[in-house]
Amino acid sequence: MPPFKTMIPTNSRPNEWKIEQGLAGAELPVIDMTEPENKSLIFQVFPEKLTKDEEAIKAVGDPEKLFVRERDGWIGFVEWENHPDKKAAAHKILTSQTFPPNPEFQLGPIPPTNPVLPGTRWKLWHHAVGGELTRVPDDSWNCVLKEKHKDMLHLLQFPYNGEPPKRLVTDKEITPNNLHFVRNHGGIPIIDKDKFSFMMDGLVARPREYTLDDLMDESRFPRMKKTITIQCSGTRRIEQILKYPGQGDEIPQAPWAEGAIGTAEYTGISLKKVIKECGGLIEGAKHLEFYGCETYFKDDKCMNYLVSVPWSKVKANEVMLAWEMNGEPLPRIHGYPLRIVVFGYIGARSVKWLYRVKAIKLPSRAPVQSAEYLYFPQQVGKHNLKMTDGIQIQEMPVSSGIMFPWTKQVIIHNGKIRCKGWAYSGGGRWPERVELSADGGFNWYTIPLENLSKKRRWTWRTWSYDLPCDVEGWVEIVVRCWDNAMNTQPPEIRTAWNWGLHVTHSCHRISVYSVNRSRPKTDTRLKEFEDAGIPFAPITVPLTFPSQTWDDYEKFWRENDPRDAEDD
Ligand SMILES: Nc1nc2c(c(=O)[nH]1)N[C@H]1C(S)=C(S)[C@@H](COP(=O)(O)O)O[C@H]1N2
Ligand SMILES: [Mo]
Repeated sequence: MPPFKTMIPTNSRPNEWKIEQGLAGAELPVIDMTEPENKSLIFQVFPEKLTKDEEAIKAVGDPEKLFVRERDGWIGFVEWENHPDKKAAAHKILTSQTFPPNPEFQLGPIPPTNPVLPGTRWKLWHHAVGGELTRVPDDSWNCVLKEKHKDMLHLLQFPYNGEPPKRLVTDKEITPNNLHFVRNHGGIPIIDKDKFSFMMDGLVARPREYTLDDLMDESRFPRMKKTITIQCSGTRRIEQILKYPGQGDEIPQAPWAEGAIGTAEYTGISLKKVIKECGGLIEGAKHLEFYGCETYFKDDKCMNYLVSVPWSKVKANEVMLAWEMNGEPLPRIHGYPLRIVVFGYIGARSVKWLYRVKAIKLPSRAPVQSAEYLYFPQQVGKHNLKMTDGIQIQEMPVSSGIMFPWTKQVIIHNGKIRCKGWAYSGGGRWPERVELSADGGFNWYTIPLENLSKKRRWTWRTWSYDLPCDVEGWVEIVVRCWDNAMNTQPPEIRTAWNWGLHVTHSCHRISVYSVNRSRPKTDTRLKEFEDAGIPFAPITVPLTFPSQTWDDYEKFWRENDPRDAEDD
């Protein structure tokens, strides 16, 4: 047989059909309709060749001296916030060369790999600045390999962002440490516990330094053990991306699914007690700024990871200095030796690798606090946004997720579909009722209380339920949670969408194909498959035996009216 002629002359691109159908959005030009004639705008082009001004970089100085390890026993730690000169030097290096662009994964296809995204730019930035940062990407990945479960889904290799696969997210009510999601904005510092201390300063009466032994001294600070759910505000972002992309202000952005949430028992002390020991706040201090010791890159600048929470939160004993997670020393990847845990706030405030707490008057002006983690109104985006348009996200709203089954799955059942998932509400509210619908959210079944895990003030509740489903064909299963303040979730992803792709709290929806074996006809057909030894899956493969005998077919038409009606 002659081969098909593939090179037929055409003015269309090879993937024109996909582009027309919105399946290759990254290649669609922006249309300018402000003039009588439509105009396609050109794309931002990245130079094919990267540039590097060696002279300028050399003039900055020796990175081994400029960016040295800040403290003995703190591998990977460079302090930036007290050193404007260092910041300027790093900025000069970063602006004296170009780096490859970020891969497009929102409007284009998401890579089918694990890690999904490599984080090439962040690796190159660390190498470009050099000094103590050179080793950080490798140290971090080695830490992932050592501390995390082999089945983790690595969304971003560096900075490391990973979540457990759906089947393991709610496998246990308390998340095992090696399966807890990880969200990093930079590398993982390797800190020697015996060389560790952190500084409590800023607007407190008596600033002072604390070692871990000081904090563990129960004669000074009462011990605290709390089971806490940490949820990233990016949880379930993928639903927004797949329907309506945006641009996460949270950089680098991970295409999180439902696994960026985890629950653990943390041991430590209340930050309030430390502030009290420092003589309390002075001069109208109202916020506490937390310093994480890894290097964060933003706009060609180097900085440490900084955020803040209001004093009112600390005063309520809802901010903890934690050194244990589920009865073990904090894993390095989760902040060893000391992290902040802020109950009921987005994960971003629970700073890992803490080296300083500073009492300040206004919320932190650091970018993670002021320019990122903002919840914008829907009409705000690249073309018009200002930071002040966004609400700084602190408490998470009520939310939930279906961990099983999965979208596009075919389910053979006896009238009930086994479902599993989680429900959570931020700010100290808790799931009071969880409901499932098998008809897209028209009718709801309440999950019996005995099918929900324990009720606690600061944690999720995992659940399982055999959801009644009589109908066959594609059905949409929806989950919704009511918290104790009677808040519930908006029905559609559209109502949750925002430019920063945060807080995906709309009802989680999955589409499954229902095959109800309690119906005799379905049971008979499935037996035919079994008898013939033909697998039923996938459903899109045509039936390989007759759906009906011709005798049976003729009998039908003898007993019923013909296909077409006749005039009387
Ligand atoms: N120092 C530091 N602390 C950090 C981060 C970070 O990048 N650096 N990420 C924050 C974010 S956005 C989240 S969601 C939580 C995640 O905590 P985990 O990695 O222990 O699950 O850590 C927070 N604390
Ligand atoms: Mo986060």
